[in-house]
Amino acid sequence: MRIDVLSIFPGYLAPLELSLPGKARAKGLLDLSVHDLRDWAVDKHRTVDDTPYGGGAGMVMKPEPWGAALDAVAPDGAVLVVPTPSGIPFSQEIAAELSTREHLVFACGRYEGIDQRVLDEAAGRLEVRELSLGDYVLNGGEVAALAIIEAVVRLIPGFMGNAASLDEESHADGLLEYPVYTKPSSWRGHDVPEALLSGDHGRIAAWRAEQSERRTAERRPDLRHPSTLVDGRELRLAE
Ligand code: 6GU
Repeated sequence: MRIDVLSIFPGYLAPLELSLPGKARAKGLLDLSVHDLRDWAVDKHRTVDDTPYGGGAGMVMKPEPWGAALDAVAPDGAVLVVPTPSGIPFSQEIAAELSTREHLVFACGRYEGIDQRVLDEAAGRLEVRELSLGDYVLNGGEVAALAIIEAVVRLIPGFMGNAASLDEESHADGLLEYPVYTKPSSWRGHDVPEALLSGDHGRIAAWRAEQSERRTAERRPDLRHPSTLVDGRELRLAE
């Protein structure tokens, strides 16, 4: 996989040299470059933003530097990922889908946003995915890009040593993960649940399934009972 990241704060992306993306690069599974958007600005002050048409607070990123940058780093057929709080919620399912793609380009904007025409024009030759990490606002797309890249890169075929650990983890099955324990069996007056010490694999699996259900019901009832609006009406999906 190839990943290019465009940002006016390329230093924010330094952690990509470490940890999982770093390992994937070392293994030759990932070719990653970070670019300074200002390299495609045209005036002597390397301006990348301007005031919004229609008025309002904050600044909007100008289209010209983005157009030139995308022409340079995003060939036809690449996927353009735009982290934005107004995007579609990012999920494990989207991470899995992106992990199968040959070339991802991340456009990190400040949160007031990039001139919409940049994305509209890019959509003529790229698959554009506007993605949000959740219902809160970050100052820019960089931290979101780091999170999305880490979630995607660890799913690249051949990256993780143990494929089973991918299937067993939180969200792979729409449930939260059960609590985990290691030695010692008693610590500061807290004991490991008896079922896990039993050696009975059926009992252990049943205990874990029950804990996953309980956690999901308490913390994420939306995952157990997904609902969606169709024609303005709530539609209850199959359990
Ligand atoms: Cl993807 N970007 C920004 N700027 N803020 C966010 C976000 C993304 N997801 C949640 N908040």
